[in-house]
Amino acid sequence: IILIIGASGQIGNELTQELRTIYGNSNVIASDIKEGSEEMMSSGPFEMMDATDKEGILGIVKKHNVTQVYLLAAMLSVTAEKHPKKAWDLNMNSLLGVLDLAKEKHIKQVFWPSSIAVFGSTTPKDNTPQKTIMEPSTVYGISKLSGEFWCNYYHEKYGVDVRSIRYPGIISWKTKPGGGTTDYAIDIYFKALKEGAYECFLSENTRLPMMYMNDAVAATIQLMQAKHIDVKLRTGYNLGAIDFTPNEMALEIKKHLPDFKISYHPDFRQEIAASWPSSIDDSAARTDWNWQHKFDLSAITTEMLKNIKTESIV
Ligand code: VAH
Repeated sequence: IILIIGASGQIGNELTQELRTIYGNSNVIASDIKEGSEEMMSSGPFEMMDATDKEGILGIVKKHNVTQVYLLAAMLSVTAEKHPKKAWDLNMNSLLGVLDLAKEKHIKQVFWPSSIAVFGSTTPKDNTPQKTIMEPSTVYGISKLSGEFWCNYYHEKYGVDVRSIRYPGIISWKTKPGGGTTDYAIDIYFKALKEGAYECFLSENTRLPMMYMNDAVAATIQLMQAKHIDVKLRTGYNLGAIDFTPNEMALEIKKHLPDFKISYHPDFRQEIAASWPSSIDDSAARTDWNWQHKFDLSAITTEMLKNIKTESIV
């Protein structure tokens, strides 16, 4: 039985749907502090839950005989800068609570998302290696770096089977993301269709590593299904897929919407984006558990514009 904590979020919503398709609706318990999409709420069991309430989580684990936990609840980079202490509390105490449940043998396996935000402005920017300088300058990045090494500690010291991925920016249309620096790459499609124009909060040449949600969900499940022996890293696996700038994205959108206009008004989020890598070396994931992305910028743009159009019409 699988428990998703943070199932109403951008990744949680789609991961819940995919896991239910694979394992059966009743075998995947969704939980969050607030209800999620109609599709997610109606397709299987849901429990209201505070991700920092370890006893509450244990109660749900026992009630449903949970064996695997995907802990996706977190405060992302932009929101975390506005509420540093709350972000640290949510991002860290939720992880330490779930790691303890695994150490106490209440659950068998844990997935915890890290991020390319663990890298900072002193990290080599291009094709950032799996092992390199990591001096994050955001609360979110600090919490993800610390969390990765807690995961590694619990694995080394207590044999906990916890697995983690350093996600790049993730692009999706089903659930609006909450407070990420890379959210421009989602907003741009909605605004292009609705208003024919987009005011970008990053500068036009800000190159960032990104991936499509379908690839992110597939990679997550692939890592969790990998043989123990193949999971050679118990910090977070670099995952890159593709990388692009807002300008390159606008050019791709113009192939579908020739009159689309973009303007650039960098704000405080530019500083966060500028501290992150431009592209990622994810060869460790490709070697250890056959990671392979499917969606490039052209495919993502076609998918996003098609789905947003039909969704908004419905
Ligand atoms: C954010 N979407 O922007 C997240 C992610 C690498 C970016 O961690 O904060």
